[in-house]
This record gives sequence, C-alpha cells and structure tokens, in this order.
Amino acid sequence: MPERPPVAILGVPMDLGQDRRGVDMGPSAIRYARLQPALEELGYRVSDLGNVEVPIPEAASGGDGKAWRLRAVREVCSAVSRRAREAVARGALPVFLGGDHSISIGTVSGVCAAGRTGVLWVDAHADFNTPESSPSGNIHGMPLAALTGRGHPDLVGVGGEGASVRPEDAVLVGLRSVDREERDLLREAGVRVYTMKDIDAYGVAAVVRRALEHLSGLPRLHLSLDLDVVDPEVAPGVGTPVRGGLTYREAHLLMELVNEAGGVSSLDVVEVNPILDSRNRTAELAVELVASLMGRQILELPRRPL
Ligand code: EXY
Ligand code: MN
Ligand code: MN
Ligand code: MN
Repeated sequence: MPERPPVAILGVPMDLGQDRRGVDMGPSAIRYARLQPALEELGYRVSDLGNVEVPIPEAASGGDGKAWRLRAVREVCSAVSRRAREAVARGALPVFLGGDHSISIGTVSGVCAAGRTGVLWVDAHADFNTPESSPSGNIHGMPLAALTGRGHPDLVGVGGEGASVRPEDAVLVGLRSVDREERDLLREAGVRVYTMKDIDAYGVAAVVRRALEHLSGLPRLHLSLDLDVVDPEVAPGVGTPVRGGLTYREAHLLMELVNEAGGVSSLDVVEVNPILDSRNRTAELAVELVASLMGRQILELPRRPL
C-alpha cells in the first residue's frame, strides 16, 4: 500500500459567511463524532492543529455590517490560506472543518498556491455568486466565484494575485439550487457542472467517473464537501437544506469512487450546523463520508472485475 500522507486537521469555526448561528460549532461537532480515531483506524497518522481564530461580531466594535464581514472573512481566509499552503508544502493532507463554505476561499487558495489543483465541489449549490448577483448577500454563496477571480476584491486573490482556480479545473457535483444571474456567471465561466438530474439520469458512478476524468491530468485534487449535497432527510444539520439530494449510499459511493481513483490531496468538510440537528447525525455522517473517502472498505477483498 503506498505510504499514506500524515493528515492535519484544522478547524475553521466560521459563521460570518451566512446568517444562521451554530455553524461555527461545526468543527466541534465533527471532532465529537470522532473524526481523528476514524482516520487513525485506517492507518493514518493524524495531528489536530486546533482552530483558526474567527472574530465574533458582538466582540468587534462596529462589527457585523456588510463591509466588516467582508474584511473579517478575508482576514480569516488569509490565515487559513497560509496554513493550507504550509500543510501541503510539508507533505500533509489537510482536512479543513467548517464552518460555512466561505472558508474555502482560504483553503482552496492555499492548496492551489502550492501548485495547480483540481477542485471537486460537491454541493447542492453553485456558490458562484458575486456580491452584485447574490440574492442574500451571504458570502458562503460566493466562494467558487471568488476562487475563479470573480466578485468582491476582499474575496478575490486571498492566496496571491488574482484567481486561484482556473474554471476548467473546477467540477461541481450535486447541484440542485442555482440563482438566475448565478446560472449565467457559471455558464460563461465554463465550470463543468453535474446536477442532480445528471445523477438521477446516469447514476453517481458515471457522473463521478466523468468528473474525475476531466480532472485527471492535474497533479493534485481538492474535494470541497458541503454536507447540504446530501438529502436533508439524511443530513438535516445544514443551514441551507434543499430537497432531492444524494441518498446515504450515493454519498458514500461518490467518496468510495474518488478513493478508488487515487483519493484527494486536501479536503473541506463544511456547513455542518449541530444546532439544527438534535442528535449530531450530520456530523456523524460527515465522519463516515470522510472515512469512505480515505479508504474505509465495506469488505477488504482484492479488486475483481464484475
Ligand atoms: N445561492 C444562494 C445565495 O447565494 O444566497 C444560496 C447559497 C447557499 C450556499 C451554501 C453553502 O452552499
Ligand atoms: Mn457550499
Ligand atoms: Mn451548499
Ligand atoms: Mn437519486
């Protein structure tokens, strides 16, 4: 078995990218669901680097206006970007725990600064709004646009000059909620998109294989997992649930196939909000999905053709 890279867990208790309190407790909920033991059982050496500090509006004078939030998100994401680049440079596999999806402005810009990286964005949403196109003004609906160089100057170029990700290096899987203007931005950008309709029509296996084929030439692969890609019946603890998501097994199959194809070099696990989930099921599901992504097998058997 090829030497497994050491895993570095970094929490980013970010809730400034949206307006539902509780998602800042996502890192704790995922740790409580025993992420580190689950990875150690798979043979990984795991270090937990703790959390990046995120300011809370109540404690900031003049905090919580739009401009304050943009600046605060930029500052946190700049710190995250530095940590991400350092982790990749020392050969670790960073696992970032959100926090809302705006953290990926930091995580993805950091891993991309270490070298060209494919981005598999697994999400019910496109996260491709700019402040001008956004219907809510919530920054967690903007990270993928910002990473490809679109949107507010406070959000673009966090990891260095301009765009971190080429649109052709990003693939969206699981989309089922997109805004009118966002759709136009996505189309003209040329990001590859597989919607829930594609998954229902062709199946997760065909969609994942095509997505990975599209990204196969790149030296590294980052998976940005937004737990709202899973159906809210299975993952209720998310801030922007959308019906008609991945089933429990479709989500696991997606991870198992990414693992089978060589796995990832970095990972985000975002939008877990334990306040919205009475029994921490969504964080527990997140840990199970990460285990499937990192090599947990249903049955350890030599591969055999059907
Ligand atoms: N497209 C909507 C907006 O921009 O407000 C909803 C975005 C939800 C984003 C969540 C993290 O995926
Ligand atoms: Mn998202
Ligand atoms: Mn989402
Ligand atoms: Mn289905």
